[in-house]
Amino acid sequence: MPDASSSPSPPPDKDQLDVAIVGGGLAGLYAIHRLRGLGLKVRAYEAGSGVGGTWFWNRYPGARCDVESLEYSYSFDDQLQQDWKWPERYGTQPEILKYINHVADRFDLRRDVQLDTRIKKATFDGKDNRWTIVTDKGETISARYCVMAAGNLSTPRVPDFKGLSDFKGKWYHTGLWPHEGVDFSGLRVGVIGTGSSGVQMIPIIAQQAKHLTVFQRTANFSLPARNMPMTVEKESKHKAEYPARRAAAMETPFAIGGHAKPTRSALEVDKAERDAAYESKWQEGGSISYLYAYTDLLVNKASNDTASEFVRNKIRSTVKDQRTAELLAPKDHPIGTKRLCLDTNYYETYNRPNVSLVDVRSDAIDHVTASGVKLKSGASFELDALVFATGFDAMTGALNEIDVKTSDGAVLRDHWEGGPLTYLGMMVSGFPNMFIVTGPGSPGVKTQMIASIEQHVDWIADAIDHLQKHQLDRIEPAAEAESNWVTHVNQVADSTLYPLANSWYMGANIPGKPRVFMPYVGGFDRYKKHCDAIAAKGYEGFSLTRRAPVRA
Ligand code: N01
Repeated sequence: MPDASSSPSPPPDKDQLDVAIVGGGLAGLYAIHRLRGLGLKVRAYEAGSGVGGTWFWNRYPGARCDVESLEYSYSFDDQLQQDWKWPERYGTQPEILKYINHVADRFDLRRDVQLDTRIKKATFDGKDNRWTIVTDKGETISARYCVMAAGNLSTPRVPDFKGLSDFKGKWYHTGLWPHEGVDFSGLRVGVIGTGSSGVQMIPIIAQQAKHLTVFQRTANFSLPARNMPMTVEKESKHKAEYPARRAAAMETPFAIGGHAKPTRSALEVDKAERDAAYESKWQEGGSISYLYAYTDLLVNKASNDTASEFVRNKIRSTVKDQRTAELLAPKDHPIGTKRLCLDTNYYETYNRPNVSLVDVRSDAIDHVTASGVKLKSGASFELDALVFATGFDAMTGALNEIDVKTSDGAVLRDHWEGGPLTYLGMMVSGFPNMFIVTGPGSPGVKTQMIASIEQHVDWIADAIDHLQKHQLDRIEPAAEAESNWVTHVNQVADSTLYPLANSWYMGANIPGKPRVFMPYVGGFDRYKKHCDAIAAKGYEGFSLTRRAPVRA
């Protein structure tokens, strides 16, 4: 991997920017590239000691993307996508981080990234229409625009268990994994959490640990990834078709191409035909393919039941101990309404003699002791290491950690007290010139994330370009447009099965967080068309303010 820690030389007038970007992950880097292309002076501030965001922090064993790498990659430069070689169907974390570092070098982005810098405060002054950004080092930066590219899953959350500080072993969170790695050989390890991170790491840790105890509160649906080495044929075919494939992905709800759109309801066919279709998707691997088996799996409970039961039966036939199998078979939410996991040998891992599953739904964790974990019932588990795969304060966590205010007295945390309010997931009323990349109210987290990042950043760059060209220096959404959008996002969610799950999409994993469905689930294709139409109508729903004439 290229040396990500070399510090760039600061530009001479770095405290006066056109655009300050918060975050140096996939979104922050593309924002630098795109906005610099408009001739703007930009700088990204990144808390990590290297670029890469999610892929910089999440170094846990088994971390890899669950969207195929030929799709999960930047599309903005054809030569880049032709040149880069993905060794496997799904990139591992080190491979994706290597790719991101390559992009940072190839497009000379590092000189506009300030590493090891966390933004603590951002204040908009309505008199001169500028943001003042304060870093954790006490630096102050002035910028006309602020682009929040701080990530949706970037605020790791360790549950507030009593006694954690007494634990004599080492503990870790998947999203803050030590760079030097962790050797679990010969240790008694506990993993708390069975979302995407837990499901990926459990089979790997099981191979090392003396004993692995998995503490499961909610069983999650997981499908086989069917990872495999990239073949020359697959790569050449995909690369030859790249422009058409990328364009086709824009016309899909998940911004992922290559899957035939379903045409029938699951209830229009008989059980034998349905099961054959699910079996074929199961063998193919990947989550989109499975959810694309029929038109109505995410909107019709009876249809969804057929797809859910098929996977439950797979779990029952894979896991030998039927009590464990029943615990692993999700029954409290329809498949796909929590983020569907992809795994390699997840269910098979529970057949190992050194792995046990503990149901902490029926008997919750009470506290951590010096030597392990104790449940409410008094049952205790002796552990040498404890791993929290307990997720993130999703979608709003990173922004709420920054003290975002305006000179008019608006405070973002207060504005979002009852749940996040945005227009298009990209701007907030009362907070002019602040853009969010894939914020709450956007479809970002429900799509191939890099496609959404590119779409959002392109839209934001076009909006800034429009302002510059028309001597405008302020853009903000009208309160009514924001409230109509939030209502629409909720109505769309309510027309689906998503609200039936207690997921991080709803803030349900954070005690006390408002239960509001945050992502837009009407589809990337519809969302993109809507954003484009709004821009074409002169930024309908936004108020754009002309620059005050300069007095002699
Ligand atoms: O986190 P999660 P994650 N006691 O929130 C449990 C992306 N991602 O890091 O469901 C006991 O999904 C919690 O239980 P419950 C992807 O978008 C992508 O795994 O709240 N358990 C749950 O089981 C993903 O959705 C990739 O009842 C507790 C788990 O911890 C998102 O990141 C890989 C608990 C948290 O699951 C987050 O995934 C990894 C408690 N007090 C992540 N508190 C890929 O691309 C929480 N839990 C492959």
